[in-house]
Amino acid sequence: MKRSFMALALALLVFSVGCQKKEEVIRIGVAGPMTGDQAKMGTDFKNGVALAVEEWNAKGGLLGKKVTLLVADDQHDPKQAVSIANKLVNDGVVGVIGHFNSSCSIPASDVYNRAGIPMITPGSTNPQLTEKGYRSVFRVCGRDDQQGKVGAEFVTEKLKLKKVAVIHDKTTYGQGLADEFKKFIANKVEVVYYGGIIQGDKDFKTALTSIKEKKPELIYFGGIYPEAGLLVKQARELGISVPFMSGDGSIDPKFIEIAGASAAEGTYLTFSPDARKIPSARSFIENYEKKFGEIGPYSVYAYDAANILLAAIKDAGTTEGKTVIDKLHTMEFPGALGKIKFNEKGDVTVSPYVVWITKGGKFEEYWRPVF
Ligand code: ABU
Repeated sequence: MKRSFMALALALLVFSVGCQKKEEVIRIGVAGPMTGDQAKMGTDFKNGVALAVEEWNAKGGLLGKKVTLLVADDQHDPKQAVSIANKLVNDGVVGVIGHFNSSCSIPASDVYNRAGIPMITPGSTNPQLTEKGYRSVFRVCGRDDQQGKVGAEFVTEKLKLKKVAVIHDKTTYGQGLADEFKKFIANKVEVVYYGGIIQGDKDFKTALTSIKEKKPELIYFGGIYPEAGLLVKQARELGISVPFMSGDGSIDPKFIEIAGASAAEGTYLTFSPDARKIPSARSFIENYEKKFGEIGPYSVYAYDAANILLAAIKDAGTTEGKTVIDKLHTMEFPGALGKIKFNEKGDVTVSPYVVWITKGGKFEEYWRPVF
C-alpha cells in the first residue's frame, strides 16, 4: 500500500515537472517539404519563420516566454503531412506556419482544426483550402482562381494568342491552377492539348511530342519547378520554341538551374509583385540575406505568417486556440509585404498577381493587369 502510494506520488511529480517544462516556452511549428526535390521551398519557409522567431525572442519573447520553433518535413506527401501535423499537435505547438503544397495543407488542416489551433499557409494557393469552412485556417498568399485569371488575361489581352497547350502535374495545385487558367481562356483561345504528367517523373518527351504536333503558340504548365524546369529543357531539345508559362510553384531560381538559362529565357510566370520594390520589405530582405542568402519567393510570406501568428497571440494575451483564431480574424497586421487582413474565409483581402519573365537567368516583373 505504502509502496503504491510512493509510486503514485512519484508519477505525479514527474507529470507536473513535465507540464511545467511544456509551459516554459511557446512552441510554434513550421511545416513543408524540408527534404527532397522541393526542399528549397521548405527551407525558404523555415528560414523566414526562424528569422521572425529570432526577432521576437531578441525583443524579450512572447507573453514572457521564449518562442521555440519546431520544424516538420512533409516531403510534399499528403500522408506524411497528416502524420507530422499530428506530431506537431502532440508536441504542443500553439499554431503552425505551413504547409507549402495544397495537397498537404488541405488534409493537414483537418488535424489542426480538430486540435483547435491556427494554421497559416504562406504558399498553398488552391481555393479548396479556405473553402472548407474552417475558422482556424488562414493563408497570406493569393488563390489560384485569382492567379489563373491573371495568366489568362495576359495570354488573351497582352499576347493575343489563339492556340495554347495546357499541361499539369495531376496534383491538387497543379491541375487546379491549369483548370483555372483554362476556364478563364475559354471561348477566346483554343486549347489544342490538355493533359497531365506524373510528379517525380524525369522524361516528358512523349507528352511534349504530342504537344509539338498540335502547334500551340504557348505551353501553360500547372505544377512545381522540378518538373517545370525539365519540361522547358526537354521542349527546347525537341525544337519547341514557343513561350512557356507557369505559376507561383515554378518561380524559383531552381527552375532556371534545372531548365538552363537559355531554355528558360522568355518564360512567363504569375506571382505577386516584386518584394524588392516594396519599401516595408527592405529590412526583412536585408536581415534575411545576411543570414541565409538570397530570398526565395515565399521567404517573406513565411516571415509575415509567423509574425502575424505571434502578434495575434500577444494581442490575445493567451495561446488558447479559439481566442487566437478570433484575434486573427479581426486584426490588421503591418507585414513586410504590406497590410494583412483576413476575410471570413481566412484568405487575405488583398492579393495582387502580376506576370514575371525570365531574362538572362533571372526573374523580373513584366506585366500587370489593371488591379
Ligand atoms: N502555390 C504554389 C504551390 C504550392 C501549392 O499550392 O500546392
